Amino acid sequence: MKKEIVLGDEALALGAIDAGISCAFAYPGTPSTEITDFLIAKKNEFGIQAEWCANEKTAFEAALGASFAGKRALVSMKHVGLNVAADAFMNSAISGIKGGLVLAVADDPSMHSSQNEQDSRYYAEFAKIFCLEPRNAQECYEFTCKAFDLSEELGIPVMVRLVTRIAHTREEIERRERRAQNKLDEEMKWNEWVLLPGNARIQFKKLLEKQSLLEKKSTQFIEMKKGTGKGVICAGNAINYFMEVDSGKTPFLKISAYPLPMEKIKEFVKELNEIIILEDGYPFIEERLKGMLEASGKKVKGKLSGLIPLSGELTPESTKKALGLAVKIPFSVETEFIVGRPPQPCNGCPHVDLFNALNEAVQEQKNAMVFGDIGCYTLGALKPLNAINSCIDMGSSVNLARGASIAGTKTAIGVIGDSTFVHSGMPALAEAAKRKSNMTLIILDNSTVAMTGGQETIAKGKELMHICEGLGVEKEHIKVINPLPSKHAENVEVIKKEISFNGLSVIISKRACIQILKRLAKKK
Ligand SMILES: Cc1ncc(C[n+]2csc(CCOP(=O)(O)OP(=O)(O)O)c2C)c(N)n1
Repeated sequence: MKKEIVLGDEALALGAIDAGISCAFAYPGTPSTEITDFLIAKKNEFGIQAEWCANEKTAFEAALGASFAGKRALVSMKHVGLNVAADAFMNSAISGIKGGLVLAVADDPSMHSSQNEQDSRYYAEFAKIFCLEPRNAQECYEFTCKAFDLSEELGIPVMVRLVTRIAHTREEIERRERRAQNKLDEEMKWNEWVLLPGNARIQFKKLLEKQSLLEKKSTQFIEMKKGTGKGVICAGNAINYFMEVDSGKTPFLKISAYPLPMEKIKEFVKELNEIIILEDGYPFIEERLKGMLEASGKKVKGKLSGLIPLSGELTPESTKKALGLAVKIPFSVETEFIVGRPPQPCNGCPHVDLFNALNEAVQEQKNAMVFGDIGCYTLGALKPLNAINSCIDMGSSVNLARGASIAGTKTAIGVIGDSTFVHSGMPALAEAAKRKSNMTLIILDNSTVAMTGGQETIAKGKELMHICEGLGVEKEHIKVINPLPSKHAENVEVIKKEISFNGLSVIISKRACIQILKRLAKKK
């Protein structure tokens, strides 16, 4: 048995390798990025394919295609990425899979690096698939191995749900022997994969019939100590906090898989009169048990009852408080002398020079509406730049500007990164071109996915120009500028001209990310 010290994300990646994957697909997103960073770095060593995709939907579909060809495939994303992949994801539960298909999805309670803290367990339940929730790096490894076996046994994708603390924990793990990869199997399954109503109805029934088996499987992922009085039901990361603070006397039921093992839950609560539910994320378990337990006269306490805050991640302190134990105020470096500071763009960041030019260009325009998007450039929304005014979901800047222009605003501007543009800005630009929208889109081409650590971007430089042209933007209104302080006045003029043009224009602001340049210089 080999032992290694790795991140939770890397343990999951190693689990996938030892389970015999042939391919891995992903779009970066904290806290899931390190899974695929690791697999790409190791792909030659392990003889697998691993790549960054244009977005989470294309990643999911590529993984499903590999599974249809009989191979085991891993697809990874952050929680909000599953919104993008949801169409493919939901329907893959109906079509079923051939080679094992595992979806690793990392939630971010407390929004350390996200726009929301949605809980992916609802998606697993929505699609009616099996979901595993590891509580440490060893379980990230083992559960991923098991998830591939279960996926093939049950004929459906299996989700492995992480939260930030588990994805980014660093621990020693023990590995098992590596399983051989599946053979290519080109048999097409017309009845299962062609989701015309006639097939889909039958497939959906099959999925419904599997549900009791799924629940049976989740009983294999519990640990129970029965007792009387007050007991605790905990899951995933919450198990760690419970074990850390418990005296060892409290009855407990540890849950690591969904759908919930209802028979075991009924057995556990039999002699209890109060149940505290500890979980990281939304009150998923509490919602499902509250009605049933309260109807049988038991008290249920957790996030819904107000015992634990509804938003933010679970902490050792909130767990202690929930269990009625004394809480020490955790050490904080913030004092009246050392105040928290918002994140800043790097020194030499090209986005800053673009924002300085944009701010000057829109100064004369009354009520210009400048919409932003998600990436390093979202920092342009903060002081002292105050250049953009929205960050909703990836790709949204294009349609927010288009919608505002349709509503009547004279100066509508979208600002989007190169990766975000390819991720989900392109369809919106095609619409804007078709409808001859009166707006300007600024694409920030720093030639990388900077926000998540500098992954490869799908299109940059000339490729971006060709894409815009192909989507229907008039060639004479696709301008390329170099956002350097020395070119400030020139750039202000280009922006002024294009935003006053009564039609659609695109400005590509092209200068490489300073971090990428530093890395290249170091390599040389
Ligand atoms: C649906 C979704 N997927 C992934 C992310 C994580 N994420 C935020 S911005 C971003 C890409 C940013 O790259 P780019 O648009 O090129 O801007 P840059 O950071 O390079 O300035 C990613 C992957 C997210 N917030 N939402």
